[in-house]
Amino acid sequence: MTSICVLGLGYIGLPTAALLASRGNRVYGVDVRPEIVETVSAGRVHISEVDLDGVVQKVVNAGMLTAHQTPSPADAFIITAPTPLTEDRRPQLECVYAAANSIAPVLKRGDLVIVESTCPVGTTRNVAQLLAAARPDLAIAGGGAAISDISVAYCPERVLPGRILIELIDNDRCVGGLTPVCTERAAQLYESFVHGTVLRTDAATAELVKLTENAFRDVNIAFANELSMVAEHHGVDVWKVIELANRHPRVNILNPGPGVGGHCIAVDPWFIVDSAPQQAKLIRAAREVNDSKADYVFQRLAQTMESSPEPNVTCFGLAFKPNVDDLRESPALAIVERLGRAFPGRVAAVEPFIQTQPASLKAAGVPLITLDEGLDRLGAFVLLVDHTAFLRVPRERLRGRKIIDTRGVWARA
Ligand code: SAJ
Repeated sequence: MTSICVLGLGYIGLPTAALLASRGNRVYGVDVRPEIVETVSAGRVHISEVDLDGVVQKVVNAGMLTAHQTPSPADAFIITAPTPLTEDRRPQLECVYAAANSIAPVLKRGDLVIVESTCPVGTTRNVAQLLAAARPDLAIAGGGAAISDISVAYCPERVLPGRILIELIDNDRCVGGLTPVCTERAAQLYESFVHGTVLRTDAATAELVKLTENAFRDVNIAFANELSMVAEHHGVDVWKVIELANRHPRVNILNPGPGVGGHCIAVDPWFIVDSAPQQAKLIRAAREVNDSKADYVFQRLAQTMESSPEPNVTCFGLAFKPNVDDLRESPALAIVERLGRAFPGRVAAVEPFIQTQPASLKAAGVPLITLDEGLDRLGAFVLLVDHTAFLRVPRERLRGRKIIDTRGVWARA
């Protein structure tokens, strides 16, 4: 049995901790927020993710996962602290460095430290230097010693919210250590529970791989979003264009939408732009296109509402993507808020994944109503998120409606 300390019990840390505990490891989950420690200690979860509640309850009851505010000594430490953006779009690494500082006092010879948080290139080396400064009695990897006491590696998470427990096991992982020994030790830890292939590289490459994955997706979504605006300019149906173009064997265009949300794809490409501004011209432009799409959708809706005889508009979907309750950086939510403020008393929202009206919608005077109430409401319909529940709406309930469909599922039904 290995003892593992997971630092940061968020969207990635808690599922990782629970999974490692379910595989027979003794796991110490650490979070700086006492309410999270309390919730997990009681065998409950503070985030909604498919099947996570059952696994957490089981491993906590079995005594394999315990939650704490400070780290305990362990064989391996996995840092899954958040790395948000500052106002001026620079990576904020304080939480990762604070987590590294917090483990320094409990480190002992032979331990393995892994960073999983999304980070700019060079962060893993910085973590090692910070540990070396805090613990001059230990030879930390990357410091030049022939044999190091502490191995340090980077292994980015790459799971899709809504499929986290499945993808933690099934996806290939990319592991990069500061030395080949670090890489090997970290790879062996992941090979103990990952069914996908664990790919070995160095730390800086692994750091850039993570950023590359999300920037690749952002650029491709930006292409689809830009195309949707070009097609509208020409009075052509973008969904038809994409359907036909995708019949080419080497073309695979993604789906346009109201913009890109979530805490990953809308954020991580800025880490690349920040570190290589002269080189990352396309990646920056893609971010700007995707950010501008929400504004474009709002302007189109505002024009429709100003010129339309329809008094009301009902917006379907607030989440940042289908079939999740996550409102983080959601373009749909931002559009509904703006509409509510611009057209007081005329806008209502349907979001089957949440029960409580978000404070920002309350402030904007937008009520949260049920799907049935929304479909019965007079006026136009705006589809912002392609939740399965919306795709299943009987077509007769949409007949005769003015529909503004940012996801291309109702308008083409
Ligand atoms: N979106 C579109 N059109 C598309 C696909 C997505 O508009 O064709 C929008 C979604 O509506 C959403 C946003 O993009 O607003 C991002 O959604 P997503 O499902 O593409 O990705 P995330 O943010 O949930 O998760 C991503 C994943 N990265 C990649 O697919 C390369 C996931 O594997 C990462 O682990 C995660 O970021 C992360 O944590 O970095």
